[in-house]
Amino acid sequence: MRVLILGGDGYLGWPTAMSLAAQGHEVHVVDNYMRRNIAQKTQSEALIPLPNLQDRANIFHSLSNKKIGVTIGDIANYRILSKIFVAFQPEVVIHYAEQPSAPYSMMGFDEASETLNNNLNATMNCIWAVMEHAPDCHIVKLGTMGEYGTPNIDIEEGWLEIEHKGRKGKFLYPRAAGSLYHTTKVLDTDLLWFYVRTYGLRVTDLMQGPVYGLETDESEQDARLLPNFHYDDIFGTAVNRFLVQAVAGVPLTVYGKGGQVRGYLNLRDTLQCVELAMNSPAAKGELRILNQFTETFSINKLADTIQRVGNGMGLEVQIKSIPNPRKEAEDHYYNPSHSGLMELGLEPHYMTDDVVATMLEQVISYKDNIDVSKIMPRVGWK
Ligand code: USQ
Repeated sequence: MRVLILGGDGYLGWPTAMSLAAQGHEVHVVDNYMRRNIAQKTQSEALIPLPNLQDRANIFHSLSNKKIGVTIGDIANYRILSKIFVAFQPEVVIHYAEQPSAPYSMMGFDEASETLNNNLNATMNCIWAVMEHAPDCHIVKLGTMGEYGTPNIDIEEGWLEIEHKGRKGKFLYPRAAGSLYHTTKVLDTDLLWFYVRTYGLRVTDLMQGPVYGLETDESEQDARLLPNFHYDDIFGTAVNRFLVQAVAGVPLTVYGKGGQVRGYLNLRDTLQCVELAMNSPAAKGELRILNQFTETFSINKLADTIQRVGNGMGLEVQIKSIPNPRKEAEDHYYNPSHSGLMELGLEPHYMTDDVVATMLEQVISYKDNIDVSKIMPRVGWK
């Protein structure tokens, strides 16, 4: 298939590009380096410095003989995206091109506005480029489990049947995001739903939980092909941060009571999920929503696991609750369903002790790169 990946330089975009190209798909990636620029501006550089996107594509080509086309450009500019669509005629567009950091979106007005404008314009332009230039193209969009928040009832996969005063209807599951970033994803979903029901687009919206891990089959060949792995307070997510903290000898930063439960998945499973969604496209006029995670656990449970495994390897891992910089429930009900991707054939890589040990070993090999001043949270939800 001709696959266009928006946000191809990102933690998920780059491994997805390599994985699909390795399987023989024709892949083109676009990126505006927004994450690299914000990381530089906020002193949040990744653990492993990586070549730019074109260089990575060249390295991948020299090792695999598979080509990945690259455009460095801003898809929030419709003319740029339009030109790519006309030239490439994608059959699938995988849309990762969003500012993904909740803390960055809560820094102040400028960062909130930048996040809102980038994320909504990217989605709007993706929709219009499909409508104008490739109406049969399947949009696979990365949403987030954070769209649902932590309601006191079971979370369904995107939709909820409601009986009200004797009548029944099906609605988007109620959403209550906990950051401006997560709210932009809610708005994306509404935008997609409007265009799907009005113009018959085919869309899969993947509600993904926090992803962890460093390596995929393709990056194993050459460290320059690794994804950008963040452990800072802006782009680092809980698991990746705790792994680095364990190696650096910094007590694991549990925010508040640590009863926050999330649905996690291995980076390798993100690749599987996107591919499964791509291989069985949504129907025309369907907004298919799939909850994308493989297991749920609390922050306390995560910290305990990393501490146990780390100590078994001779690290001295401590855990320390620090005041929660976010406004979120720290002790709550959480029961999201996630059968859709399993039914499509997902074979989960769970977070076993062996998986944690392997990730710790990988981080240990980059121990000298760790800058502990990047770890403590700098952004509060004030
Ligand atoms: N947390 C800690 N200590 C830390 C970091 C995080 O206790 O050092 C807690 C947070 O308070 C939160 C939970 O861990 O309760 C998850 O936080 P996170 O930073 O791992 O993830 P989040 O900010 O929610 O966002 C990440 C990605 C985002 C994606 C989302 C999926 O950055 O792009 O959409 O995970 S989800 O969380 O399901 O919405």
